[in-house]
Amino acid sequence: MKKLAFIGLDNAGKTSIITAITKRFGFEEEVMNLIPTRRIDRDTFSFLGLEFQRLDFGGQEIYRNDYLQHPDKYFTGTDLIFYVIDAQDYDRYIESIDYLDQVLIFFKEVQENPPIAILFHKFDPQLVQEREINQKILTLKQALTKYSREFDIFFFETTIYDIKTIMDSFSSGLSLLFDKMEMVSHLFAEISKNYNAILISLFDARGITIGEYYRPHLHINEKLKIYDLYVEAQKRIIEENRNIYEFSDRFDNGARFSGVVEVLTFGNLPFYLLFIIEEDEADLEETINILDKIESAKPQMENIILQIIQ
Ligand SMILES: Nc1nc2c(ncn2[C@@H]2O[C@H](COP(=O)(O)OP(=O)(O)OP(=O)(O)O)[C@@H](O)[C@H]2O)c(=O)[nH]1
Ligand SMILES: [Mg+2]
Repeated sequence: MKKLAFIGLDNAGKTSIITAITKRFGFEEEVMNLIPTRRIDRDTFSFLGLEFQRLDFGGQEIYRNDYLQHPDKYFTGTDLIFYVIDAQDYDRYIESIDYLDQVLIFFKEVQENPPIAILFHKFDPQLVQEREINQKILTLKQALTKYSREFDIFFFETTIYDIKTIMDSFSSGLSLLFDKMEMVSHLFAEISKNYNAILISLFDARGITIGEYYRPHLHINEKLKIYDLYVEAQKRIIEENRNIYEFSDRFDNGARFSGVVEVLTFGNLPFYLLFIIEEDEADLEETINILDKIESAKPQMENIILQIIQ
C-alpha cells in the first residue's frame, strides 16, 4: 500500500482538491460547502493495480501542532506528499513555508525523502494573467527551491475551476511512483508523427493520465476544451455502456477536429484512449482511416502497460 499525504495550512484547499479528483464532475456545490477537516481523513483507491491510501491532514493549528509533536506516528512511510498552498492568501505564505519546513525536518531526520508536489492552489482562471499573483508565486517558488537539495520537488498551479489543472498535478505526482511510465508518452509522440495527431492521451478509469502527447504550442484553451469534451465522452460511455465514442468539434479559431475515445482493457484493467486529429473537411474518409489506424498501435500500448503494472 502506497501512502499519499495531502498537507498544508487550514483553508488551503486540500479537501476540495481530493473531492474534485474523486468526482471529476458535479463537485462544485460540495466544494462550496466544505467544513474544515477534523484531524485526518483517509480513503483508499487503486491505480494501475496498486493500492493507495490517501491522507487528508486537516490543517487547523491544533492539528498541525499534534502532527509536529508526533511526526513519526503520522508521517512515517509517506511515499508522496502533495503540499497545498493557497496562492491567493499572500499574508500566509510565510506561515505556510514554516509549516512545510517543520514537516520536512522530520523527513530529513529519519532519512526518508518522498517526492513533493507543491500546489499553488486557487490560481483561478481570472488570475492567470494577473501580474501580482504571478510575481508572488514566482518569489515563493524561488524560496522553496532550497528544498530541492534533499527532495525532488515539483510545482503546479491548480484551481478547482479547471479540473484539468488538478488532474495533471495528481497524475504527474503518481507517475513518479511508477517506473517506465514515461514510455507511454514516448510511444504517443512516435505515433503522432505518422498521424499528425493533435493529442493522444491514455487515462485510467478515474481520469488519471497514464501518458499523453499533444502538439507543441497547442494553446491552453484548446487543451481545456478537449479535456472537457473527454470528460463528457467518458460520462456518455459509462452511462450508455459503450466501448467507443466519436465526436467532432471546432476550436475558437475555427479549425475543426475529430476525436475518438475508446475503452481498452490491458491486464484486466480498463483504460480510456483519447485520440484527436485535425479534421480534413474535404476528405472525411481520410479522417476515419486515420482513426482506424490507431488500432495498429494497441499491441505496443498493451506491452508497455503490462510492464508498468507488473
Ligand atoms: N477561489 C477558490 N477557492 C477554492 C478553491 N479550492 C477550494 N476553495 C475554497 O477554499 C475553502 C477551503 O477549502 P478546503 O478544501 O476545505 O480547505 P482544506 O485545506 O481542506 O482546509 P482544512 O481542512 O481546514 O485543512 C473552501 O471554501 C473552498 O470552497 C479554488 O481553486 N479556488
Ligand atoms: Mg480539509
